[in-house]
Amino acid sequence: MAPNKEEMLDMYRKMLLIREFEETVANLFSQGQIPGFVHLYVGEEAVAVGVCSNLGDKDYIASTHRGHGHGIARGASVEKMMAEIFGKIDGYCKGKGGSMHIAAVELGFLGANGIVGAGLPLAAGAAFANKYLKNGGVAVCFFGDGASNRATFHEALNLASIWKLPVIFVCENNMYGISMSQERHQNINDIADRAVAYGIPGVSVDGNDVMAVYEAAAEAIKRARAGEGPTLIECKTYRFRGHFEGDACVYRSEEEVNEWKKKCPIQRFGTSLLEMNIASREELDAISAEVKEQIKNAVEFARKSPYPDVSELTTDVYCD
Ligand SMILES: Cc1ncc(C[n+]2csc(CCOP(=O)(O)OP(=O)(O)O)c2C)c(N)n1
Ligand SMILES: [Mg+2]
Repeated sequence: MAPNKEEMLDMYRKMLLIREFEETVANLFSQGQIPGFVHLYVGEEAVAVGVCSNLGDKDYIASTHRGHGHGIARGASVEKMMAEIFGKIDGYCKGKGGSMHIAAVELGFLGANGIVGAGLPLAAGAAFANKYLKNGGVAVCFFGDGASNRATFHEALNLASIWKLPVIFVCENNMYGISMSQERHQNINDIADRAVAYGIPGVSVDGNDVMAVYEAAAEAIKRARAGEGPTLIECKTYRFRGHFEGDACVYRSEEEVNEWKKKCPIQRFGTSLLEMNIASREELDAISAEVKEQIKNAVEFARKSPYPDVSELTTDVYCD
């Protein structure tokens, strides 16, 4: 079913929230205020939001090293996300996960992951659990073009197809694995073509068009919930920033980056909301102002939160 006005405005708000969150993290990181390493999702917001806007309580998502956008799209609190990235006690993992291992299992967010391609078998497992429990839930795995060359991709698609698991494999084809362009790392244009080898549907969509992503995900989720098995969705997109913060980006041209910036998923969605008379300029500006305030508060929250006490060192690390 097509989203209504309220749902569309929520999608717009979430995309802006991700953008503002990520640009704020970039700033804070450049000032040395955030420890570790960060990979940002700027430019790819339509993928996480288009997919997650279709999910319900019983559903799971598995993410990547570029996971902030997935968490926010799944409904995570930006305060607790920011505190986690700062390494503070009020973060989702009490500061022990940080950017690349942030997780909120209570939201069905199985976590960001520093291991490329590690989310695919995790999602297949979560989908198996849902099928076994017959609760109607699905699992979504986000992963990159680079990850589609890993054995985990092939093993997870094989198992999920043979067992008809309710899982949706969402490939974020941003055309690079670090500095390696897609044309140098695989001999195909459309990663969706790989679905043929597993006898499942494979669709390729414009990943900067949130409604196209939403519709492809809705169809795949409907299929999965009906017991018809997995789908591979390839979303063609682009990261506006480097692979990680600090990347000199010498492997791609400024012209290429600028061409993609013209296809900004948030600007495009904003323009179509105006053209469809779903929102006025004033409404969109008000959303933008609210989002800015929300992220300002998240940073304040993260700054005020203490670092974990030494006694926290081994809590939540091992299972009893
Ligand atoms: C198993 C494994 N191999 C290599 C790496 C190093 N590494 C980190 S990110 C990355 C590229 C991932 O590219 P892609 O899957 O396209 O995701 P993107 O960064 O473009 O979102 C690599 C090779 C890793 N973290 N894990
Ligand atoms: Mg990539």
